Amino acid sequence: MKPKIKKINPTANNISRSMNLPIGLLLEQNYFNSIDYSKWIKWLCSLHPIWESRYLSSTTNEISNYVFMSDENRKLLRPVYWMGNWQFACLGYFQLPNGTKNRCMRAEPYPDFVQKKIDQIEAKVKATLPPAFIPRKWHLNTLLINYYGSSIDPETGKKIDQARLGEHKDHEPGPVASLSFGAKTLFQFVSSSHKQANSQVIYQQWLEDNSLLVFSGEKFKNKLFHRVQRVDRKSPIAFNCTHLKNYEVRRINLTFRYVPEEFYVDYKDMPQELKLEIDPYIDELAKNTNFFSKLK
Ligand SMILES: O=C(O)CCC(=O)C(=O)O
Repeated sequence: MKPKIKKINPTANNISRSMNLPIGLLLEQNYFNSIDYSKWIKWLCSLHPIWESRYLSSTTNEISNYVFMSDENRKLLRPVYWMGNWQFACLGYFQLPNGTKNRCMRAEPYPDFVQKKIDQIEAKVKATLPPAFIPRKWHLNTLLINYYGSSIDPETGKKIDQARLGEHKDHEPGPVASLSFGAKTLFQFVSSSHKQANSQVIYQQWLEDNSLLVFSGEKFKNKLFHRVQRVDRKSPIAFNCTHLKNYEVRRINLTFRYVPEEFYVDYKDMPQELKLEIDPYIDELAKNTNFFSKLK
C-alpha cells in the first residue's frame, strides 16, 4: 500500500503554519520584508555561479581512488555557488562518515548581512526544534546556492526546462536551513528504492517565493531522501542574472549547512591531482571574486 502523502496548506499566520508541521520541520512563508528581499536578490544576481561537471575527468579517475559509477560525465543541471566552503560535485561532496577528506575547500565567508540573518535563523532553530536534533557546535557555516531555470538555445531561443534536483541526502550533520526565492516549488521527502521512479513520496511541501524551510532530525535528514520535483513554469518571476548566458533563472535556493571545521581544507593543501581537476573552476571564479583570485 502506498503511504499517504501529507500536504500542508499555508495559512496567513506563520506560527500556525509551523504548528501544523511534523516534528523536525520549520516553515515560514513571507520570510523577508520587501527591503531585505530586494537586497538579497540583488546580491544573488551579482554572484557569478559556475557550471560544474558531475564527475572527475577520466584521467584522474584512473589515478585516484575517486571512482564513481557513472554512465556519462555531464554538467550539473544548474549553475551553483558555494560559500564558507566549496564542495565540488566532482570530488563527491561531503559525505559522513567516509567521504570527508578533501571534500570541503575553504571558500569566501558570508557577507555581513547574510551572517546576521544566519545568526537569527540559528537562534530560531535552537528555540524551536528538539535539542536532540542539533549537534554540539552546530552552526550554519556552509552555503550552497542553486540557480534553477531553463537553458536557452542561442539559435532558436527555445527554452529547455532544467529546474529539478534528484533525490539525495545532505550529509552535513544537523538542521539544514533552506531559503527559496522565485517560482514556487514542489519539494518532496521520499523513501528511496534507488530508482527515482519507484520512490515513495512520504511528505511534500510547496515552497513559495520568499520562504524559509528548516529540516532536521533522524527522519528528514538521515532516513528520507529529498528532491526538487517541480519548479512552477507559469510563474512570472525571472531573475535578472545577466552573468549567466543562455540561461533563464526562475528560482534561487540557498541551503545553509554545518560542516565541522576539522573537515575544511585550504586550496594549497589539496592533493595535486585534485587541484588539476578543480583548477578550471578556481580560474573561472578568480575572474570575478577577490577570494579566489588570491588562492593560487
Ligand atoms: O532547491 C531546494 O529547495 C533544495 C536544494 C537541495 O536539496 C540541496 O541543495 O541539497
